[in-house]
Amino acid sequence: MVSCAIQVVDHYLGMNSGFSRGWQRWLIGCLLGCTSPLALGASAEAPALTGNYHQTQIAGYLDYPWAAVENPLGGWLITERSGVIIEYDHAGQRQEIPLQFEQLYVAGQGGLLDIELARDFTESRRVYLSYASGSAGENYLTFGTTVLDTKTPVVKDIFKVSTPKDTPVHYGGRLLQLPDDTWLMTSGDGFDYREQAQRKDSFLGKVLRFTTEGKSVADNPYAGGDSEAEQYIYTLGHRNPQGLIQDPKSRDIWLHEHGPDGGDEINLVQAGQNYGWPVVTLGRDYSGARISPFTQYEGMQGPMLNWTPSIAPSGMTIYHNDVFPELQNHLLVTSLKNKALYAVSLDQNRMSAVQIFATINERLRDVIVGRDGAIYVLTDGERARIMRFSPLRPKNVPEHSLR
Ligand SMILES: [Ca+2]
Repeated sequence: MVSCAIQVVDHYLGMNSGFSRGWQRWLIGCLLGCTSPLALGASAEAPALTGNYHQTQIAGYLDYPWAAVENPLGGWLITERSGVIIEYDHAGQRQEIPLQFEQLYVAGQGGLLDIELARDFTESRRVYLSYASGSAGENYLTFGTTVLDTKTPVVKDIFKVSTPKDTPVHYGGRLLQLPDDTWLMTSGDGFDYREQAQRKDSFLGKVLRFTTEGKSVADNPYAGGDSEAEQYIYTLGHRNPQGLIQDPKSRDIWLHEHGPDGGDEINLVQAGQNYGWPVVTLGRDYSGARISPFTQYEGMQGPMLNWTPSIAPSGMTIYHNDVFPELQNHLLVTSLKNKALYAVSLDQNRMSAVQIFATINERLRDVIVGRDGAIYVLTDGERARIMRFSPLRPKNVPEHSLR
């Protein structure tokens, strides 16, 4: 199995597997982990929240997708890491939209990542994107925009995380537009640069906040500091955060991040807080070595939920809909490694995660609550798809009565 996994890595990265680099050992660890018989975590034993449901595929033949959004007029837009948007219109017609980038960097976990629609998307067809740009020797997480009104739209770089790194992993890359129109973007630690997650003069290992024009925001918590990064930092001490959402009811902002071997976290995001990485972690290095003796530290915020062993959390959303009443006020979190979807209750005193839709047995990349209240799950890999989950309704009850 080991040799097989290494071959996959070589093929995937298009390079020889030198074991000198930490991030390569890490990738191999992830690939081995996803076939581990121990992959199902303890939370899978909890009772199912959603007993009877209906599962259908609504999109297929997606090539390493990263994120999906629903068009308010009906239909879907899905990013593929090679730099393509796949669009399904309201009638299910599929269109491939290859984007033109200044310098898209597609390798490892790099490439086109997240997509958010402009608030006026139905008129403007404008989208905002995150992606890796640059080269193997120097690459950067980037925020940009384009208008999907031609066959090959040109993407304009707006804001580039200007701390260079030479690894093709740990970008973070999740976007969230706040009600005041500013943006949050998660920036990963680049794997080999984990100490920079604690440094306020580095853009790595942070949540960053900026305007739609890519300018820093005057009321950012460290905006009084000297470095350029401090003008943008919203929170620090993150490893590889790929989930970021705001609860539209409470306005709470939730983030999840990949731990090392164990120590995946859900964090409640508050401006100026330090979430500890790599000083504090409940995980270990892939070699089995301790990363830090600390599981808590003064001035650093502990996670609201910790997954050890790791599940490898990818996408996240929050459920406020009557279609699955039992999921009200739950975070929904997709897992790559455990091939599962989790519902995380937001009970004040004790957050807990339960696996839902037990027929899922694929690496998952993203989760979206549709306008119809159904739950849509984007799978991972080279022939990925979107599956729709809706309640199995009693006979003679028309579907619209569930909405
Ligand atoms: Ca942490």
